[in-house]
Amino acid sequence: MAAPATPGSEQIWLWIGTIGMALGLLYFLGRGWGVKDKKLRQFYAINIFVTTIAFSMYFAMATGFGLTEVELLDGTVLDIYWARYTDWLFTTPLLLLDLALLANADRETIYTLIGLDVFMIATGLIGAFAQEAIWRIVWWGISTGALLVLLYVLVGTLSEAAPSQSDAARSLTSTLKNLLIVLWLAYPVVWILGTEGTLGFIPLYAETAAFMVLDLTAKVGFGAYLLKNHDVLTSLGTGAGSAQPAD
Ligand SMILES: *C/C=C(C)/C=C/C=C(C)/C=C/C1=C(C)CCCC1(C)C
Repeated sequence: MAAPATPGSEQIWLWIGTIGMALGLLYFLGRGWGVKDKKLRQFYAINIFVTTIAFSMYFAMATGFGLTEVELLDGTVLDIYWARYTDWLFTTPLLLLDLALLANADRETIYTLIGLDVFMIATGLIGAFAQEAIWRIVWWGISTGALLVLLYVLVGTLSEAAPSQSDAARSLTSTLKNLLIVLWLAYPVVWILGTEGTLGFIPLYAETAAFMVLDLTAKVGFGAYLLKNHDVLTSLGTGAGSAQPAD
């Protein structure tokens, strides 16, 4: 069924991912050092966690851990980097938390988003290990369905929050939301066209590069853009919407 495997030429992308995550982590640590504001510290903590987890999983994959061979019933053998799912299981809820806190979302909404997200990653993992192409595609469909519902809930939550946000917070939220939607929608596309989908349009080498670029942009790029806006993050919830008269 599943046997250990050694990384091939795609290893180069895993090392670049490892270095990129390390640099992102150091950047967040350096910039967050000595920050006193509670809200700001919270955002730094989240993004430091995200890059720490991603750095360790990339390092694991680059050094040959977290890769396995899955043999399908028809004899096809697929190289699957399962360590990605361990990374994503923890980092994607944290990235959603960034946006939820920015929009002052309530607890129920945060739990709903995280629940959908964990379901999405878990069903994707099942798909990655399924032994027949048809079931892999079915699980991909279920996971993608969860992603679409998640994005729908997210967009609804953020637009509901918009009127009570300051102009600066609203515009930051909307930029990050758009970035997240575009990047996150690319993951299932790479997956189904790559090794996991068995369709084989994208070989493992290119697939590993694509996930690396997506991961770096969705974690380090997204986090850096968020944390550049100290003024917005420190004034969250204070005087938001106060420019408009109360009705
Ligand atoms: C830092 C890592 C991020 C932002 C990862 C995001 C991952 C996804 C949105 C993955 C989604 C998937 C599907 C919707 C279906 C196929 C399996 C996945 C897990 C690739």
